[in-house]
This record gives sequence, C-alpha cells and structure tokens, in this order.
Amino acid sequence: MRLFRNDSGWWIENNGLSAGLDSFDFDEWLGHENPAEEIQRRAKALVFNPGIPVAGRPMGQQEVWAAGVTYKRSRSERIDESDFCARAYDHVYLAERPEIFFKSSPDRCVGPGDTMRLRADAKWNVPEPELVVLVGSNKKIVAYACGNDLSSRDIEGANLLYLPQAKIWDTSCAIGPALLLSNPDMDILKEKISLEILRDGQTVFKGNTGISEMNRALEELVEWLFRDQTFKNGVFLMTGTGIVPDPEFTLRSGDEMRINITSIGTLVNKIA
Ligand code: DO4
Ligand code: MG
Repeated sequence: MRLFRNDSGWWIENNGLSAGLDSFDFDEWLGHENPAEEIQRRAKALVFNPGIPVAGRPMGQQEVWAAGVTYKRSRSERIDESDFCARAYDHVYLAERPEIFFKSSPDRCVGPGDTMRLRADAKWNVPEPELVVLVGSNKKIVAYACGNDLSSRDIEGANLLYLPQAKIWDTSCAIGPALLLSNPDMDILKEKISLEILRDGQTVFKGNTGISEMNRALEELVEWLFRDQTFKNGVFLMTGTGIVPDPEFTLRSGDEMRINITSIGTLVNKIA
C-alpha cells in the first residue's frame, strides 16, 4: 500500500486501486501510538476505485535528517574528492556511531515534478539517490520513499566543516513520489535503487545498486537519530547514497534526475 498526497488531499493506493482519506491529519497520524495499525484500520473502511493518484510532495511538518557514508561507493568517492579530510570518511564508515546530519526543514524540501536549484557558489554538483525512511514519534519505521540529497561536492571536498553549506539550501532536498507503507512481510533490503540523468532528452548518467549494499541496519540509523531527541510528528531520514557519478560529471541547468526504487516508484525532478 502506498500513500500519495496531492492538491485534493491524502490518498491510499493498492495495486492500481485508490481511495481518498477524508480529514487525514498526517502530522497527527505520525504522533499516533501505532501509525501502521491506525492506517490499516482506516483503509478497511474505504471504497477503492481504479486509478493511481497524481503525486505531490508527501510530507507535512517533518524535518529531514540524513545518514552518510553508509555505502562503500560513498566512502571511496568522498575520500578521492577531499584532501586533508579524507581519513574522516574511512573512520565514520567503520565507526560504531554513524554520520547523521540535518538535511532539510519541510519548507526547503520539494516533491515529485518540482524543480531543484543548484547553489550559485558551487561548481560541482550531484544528485544523491537515497532510500528515505519515514519514522513515527514511536521510533518505528512507518513508510519508505525515494529521496534526492542534492549536494555540492566541491564545497564538501574543500573542507568537511562546510558540510551544512554543501547540503542545505532552498530546494536541495526532494522526497516522493509516494510513501510505501511498511508491513512485517516486507523486506525493503531486497529492492534496487537507480538513478538516471537526462540532458536534452539523452541519458548522460545511469547507475544502480541494491539497498542491501548498505553497511548499516535501518533500525540502527533510526536508533542513533532518536538518541536524546524526540520528533513528536515523526521525521524523515535519508539513508545515504550508493550511487555517485564519476568525478568529471556535474549537473547543469535543465538536467532531469530520475530516482527509482522498485516497489516505491520514480521521483523525477529537474534542475532549474
Ligand atoms: O559525509 C558526507 C555526506 C555523506 C552523504 O550524504 C551520503 O553518503 O549520502
Ligand atoms: Mg547523501
């Protein structure tokens, strides 16, 4: 089952059948004792009709946090791009404490079909395709989505202390197209994530990896995120990238980024 949000509200979709959720308060739902049970209860009372809803930004007032250097490819590319900070990436890949950083306030995060901007003061920019987990206030993973942790490699590579500037600006984060509701029979690690970048209609980059290549358990990342802080209306956590284009690649205005996770869908955004 997937949750969609568009101009007419929140929708539940299941195998091509969908139903609108009347007076659904997403933020309140994530503060519920058991959001998974609550949504199943509501779904049972709905009448489903054929059709997949139009997808808009599937979030409320949640902050977006991100984990980093959770795949080998992220570690090696970052070691190569940085000079005196290279050892930090090796350390954090193997350390007990993962890298977790603040990525976006809800107003800086965009949804499917929205444009994303590059930083005016950056020269080397890449999309980071990532599995995103939506976590309820009860610390349980409620749903999964595709995410784009748009990043400036030259700023991060110049000095790791510039990380917030390499990661956070208006529209540097995208989440969508829908939220795949988690259930006990689901094994998200079996899914694949892929990135395709189109320039003037031609593919200029294509790559994919398995979510199972991640070096950390999702629950482990969530546990660290919730240490000594609460999220009363839930939180989104990006789980790191395993796909990094070769060093000569940088995004340009007009590029289209297509991030797909099997079972979730494709998140498409263009560079403004
Ligand atoms: O270490 C800096 C950021 C890492 C990151 O965003 C990633 O691995 O996806
Ligand atoms: Mg990232």
